[in-house]
Amino acid sequence: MNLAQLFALSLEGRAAQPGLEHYTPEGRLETLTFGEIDAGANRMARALTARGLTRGGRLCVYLANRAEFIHLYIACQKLGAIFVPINILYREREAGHIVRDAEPTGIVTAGDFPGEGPIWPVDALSAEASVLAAERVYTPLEGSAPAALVYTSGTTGVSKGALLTHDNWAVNATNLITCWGITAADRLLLPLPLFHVHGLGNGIHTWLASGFRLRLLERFEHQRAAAEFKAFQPTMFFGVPTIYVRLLDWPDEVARQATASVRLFVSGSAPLAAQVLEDFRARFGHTILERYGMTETLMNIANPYRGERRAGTVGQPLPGVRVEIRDAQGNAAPPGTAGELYLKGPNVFEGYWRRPEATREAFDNGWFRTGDIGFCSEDGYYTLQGRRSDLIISGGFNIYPREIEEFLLEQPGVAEVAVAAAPDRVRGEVPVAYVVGPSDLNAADLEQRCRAALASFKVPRAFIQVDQLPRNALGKVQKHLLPPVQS
Ligand code: MCA
Ligand code: AMP
Repeated sequence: MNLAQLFALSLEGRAAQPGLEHYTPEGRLETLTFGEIDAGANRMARALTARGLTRGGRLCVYLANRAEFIHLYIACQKLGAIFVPINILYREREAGHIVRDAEPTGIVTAGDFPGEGPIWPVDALSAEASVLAAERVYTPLEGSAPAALVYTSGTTGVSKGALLTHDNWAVNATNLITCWGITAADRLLLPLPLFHVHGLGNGIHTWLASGFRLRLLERFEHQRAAAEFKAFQPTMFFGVPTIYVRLLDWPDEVARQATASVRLFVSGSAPLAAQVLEDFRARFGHTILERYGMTETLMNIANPYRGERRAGTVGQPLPGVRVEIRDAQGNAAPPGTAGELYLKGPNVFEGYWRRPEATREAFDNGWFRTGDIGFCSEDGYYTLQGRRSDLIISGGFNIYPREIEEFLLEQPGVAEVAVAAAPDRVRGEVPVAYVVGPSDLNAADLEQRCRAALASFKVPRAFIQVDQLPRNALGKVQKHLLPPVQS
């Protein structure tokens, strides 16, 4: 399926209908019809072409949630170009790596870009686009054509680009639309960043494929959220567990009134504590639907819309997705037995950009190794218990300790270091650094250096000085033996 054709049902088919409510950079709430969005995307496609973007070329986009993000995304699909979103919290070290790896034709940004490359300021691009023709732009493409390159933190310390095809996104969107009963009558309130597949795949693609009304927030702001619910009256809301923990602060009457219009709350990207699901049900009268996904596979397992949403589980495989749990020997594990989840299906990505070895390692005979550990119940519900790697998820953002460890080891005085997860009530987990170094090691200085070089969510919340790191006979640090930190 060519995404431009899938989106045309809304962009061209519902041209006169309001499709998007968003805040302009000046903070004004603006409503665009699907026709206006389509015209903006067509103009943008022409402006990108004029600057040299061609089919198969990469476009890096380093923008917060705003209308131009959407124009650029649709424009790339119309041109057959590869969209490369970059987390706006990334600093030079992180963003620079993506640019060097993706070799984009352009990097669209609203302000300073923390790195070097062909910078295309979004305002200049929009001005160029505004005088160009709004007629349809279309490139015939097969469903196997690449649509986006989404970087996901690698266990090796540098992130790898997951190459997602038109078919991957289309299958994900049609699965969610079908399974969650999404129609043009819905209204989605979306506070998630569009630079990750949660916001982009589940939010933007289901919206454009089904034609409902979307209100896009620049980001989730705890203090403003109740007013947004009341004003917009959404029928659907997609969030990460941290957002649901924040919503639990609302008083009972606000919780009930502000969310009376909602028929579906979805949580994903990190484990939703069973207690949060129960507390949310008691306070809000809604049972959150928890689902599981990965950048490489988009959504794969979800609790049912109709039927039991079982707390602490991620539900059952989505249509077309095959799941196998394998024990340490690689044999299929029976129900109730834990092992690593392997996945197969039309949702699974092509491979990592220019990393054939990493791609080979990620697959076993066509089955994708998720690195997640879990088990399946007799009646087909999956429970995730942990991960093969020491990935930390904080507020739904992924952190690979190795990346922070490598940075800290470059700092003067740091002889050895281990970064591990500490539990956190709101963010789920936060990173903490255990440092072997001189007795006068300056934690405040280390924190400042991290803040300057790494995305804010990766900055360790504590720097704990230790005499040595616990290692096994092979010299590998045994993180579970590090002294625990109080949350
Ligand atoms: C967080 N911060 C941000 C943003 N989000 N800054 C700018 N724009 C953002 N969108 C920074 C803040 O500056 C702050 O930095 C820190 O993060 C926490 O912010 P705070 O206001 O205290 O917010 P919070 O109440 O803790 O909530 C954070 C959040 C955010 C809104 C839940 O973490 C978030 O948007 N998470 C969603 C991530 C996501 O979409 N993941 C999907 C990955 P400082 O620490 O310096 O104060 S895709 C995925 O995982 C798979 C495929 C899947 O299954 O979906
Ligand atoms: P990413 O690398 O951003 O694609 O994040 C994917 C990872 O997020 C998965 O491998 C899981 O470890 C985790 N994840 C996503 N959804 C859930 C969930 N509902 N429960 C637990 N972990 C999740």
